[in-house]
Amino acid sequence: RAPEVTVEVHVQPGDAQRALRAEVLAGLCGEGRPRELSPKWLYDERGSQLFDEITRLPEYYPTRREREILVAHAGDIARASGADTLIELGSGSSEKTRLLLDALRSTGRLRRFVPFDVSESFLRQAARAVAGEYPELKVHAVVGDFERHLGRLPRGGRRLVAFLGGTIGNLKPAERARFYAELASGMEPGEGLLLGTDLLKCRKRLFAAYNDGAGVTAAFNRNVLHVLNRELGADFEPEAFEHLAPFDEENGWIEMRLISTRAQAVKLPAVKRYVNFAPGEVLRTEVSCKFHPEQVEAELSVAGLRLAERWTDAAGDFALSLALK
Ligand code: AVJ
Repeated sequence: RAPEVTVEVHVQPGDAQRALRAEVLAGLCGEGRPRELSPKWLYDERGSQLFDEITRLPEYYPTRREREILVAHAGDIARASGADTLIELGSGSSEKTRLLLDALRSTGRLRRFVPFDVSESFLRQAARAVAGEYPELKVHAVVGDFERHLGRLPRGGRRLVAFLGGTIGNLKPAERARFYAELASGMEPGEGLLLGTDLLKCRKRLFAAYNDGAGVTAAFNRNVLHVLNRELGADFEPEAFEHLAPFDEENGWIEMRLISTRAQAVKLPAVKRYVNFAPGEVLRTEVSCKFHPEQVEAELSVAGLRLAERWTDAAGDFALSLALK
């Protein structure tokens, strides 16, 4: 029989354009320093390809470490969650999804998979692929933004929400608190969050992971300027910006910067503005927070999510935390 797939859409194509223009006016043209853009604009088709390449770089350990944890503990996670529904925020097409789905299926409880992502085309493709491989599964895809549409997640059953890859690190502390609170407010007692977080470690390794020798992360970072050129008719010269991603000790995050190599004025026709960059001026394109395991536990507990279990890889580089409402 045909696999059962439904797709629920909360993001319209025009929404992204409008949001980008608003962000460019506030973060790029506004008074705030450093100038800043949210990391979500890094992921157009080319950016997603480059990120995929990053996950295979020798210096970039998080993806491999998280996979290692899932290979070792997916069964423990499935049992401890008791879930019949897996909700996956972001992604939904990865090998990690399969590891979780297989483990949940082995408990005999799995009924439903809810992949959640901002990209409708990507999500439809991922949903269809999973439905084909797991014919007994109800696949209910939701197109949405995890900072706006958590309230739209389908209810019912016993749900496990997986937020993997360390993407939570893209949110600053106040944004994280809001995210946890909103997620928790929609959860029933016994439902869970499986959260992937990158951990604090030797600064050299952190730096290398975001400043790789092959320059893939630099290309990924500069690609956001191509996005602005295409989407807003801007005239950024990506070669006139250098990539640097230092670790900020005070905030405990890696931040990706594009640094203007000279004085330049960039035209932004879609918002009818120019933006001036001084030599050495910084445009921040991403923060990626690194955590103490206890810090993750404390932040979750503020939102009413109690840590049930935590797993790390053998090197202690990355953690998966299971928290229950
Ligand atoms: C996808 C947000 C987890 O922060 O490590 C990789 C993105 N940026 N290299 C991360 C990223 C630069 C990645 N996350």
